[in-house]
Amino acid sequence: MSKGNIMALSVALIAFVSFAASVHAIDCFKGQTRPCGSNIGACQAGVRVCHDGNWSDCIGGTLPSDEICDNGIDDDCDGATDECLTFAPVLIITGLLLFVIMGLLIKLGF
Ligand SMILES: [Ca+2]
Ligand SMILES: [Ca+2]
Repeated sequence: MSKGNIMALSVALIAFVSFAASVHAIDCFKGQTRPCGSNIGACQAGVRVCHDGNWSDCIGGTLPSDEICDNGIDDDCDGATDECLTFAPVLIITGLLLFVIMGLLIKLGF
């Protein structure tokens, strides 16, 4: 095979591989897996499996859910447990202070 033929064959091969890759982008290869999710709070890490060159959804894990305020569990897996409770006392104390101040102002005739 001459140098010219080898060069032409190489160019054709590169063009074919580039075309094939552009037609169907491959993210992974059969049999590959990768971890997904986290182990923070109520969450459990799962695994993604390669199907036809694409990663599956996260399988076998526990995904975050809405935070339930009084169950002692970090439901939304952000590292804070029952964080919605921290806001309620602030609202209650602020409301009580406003109530007392308004009462004093009314009593003083303002
Ligand atoms: Ca949380
Ligand atoms: Ca919770």
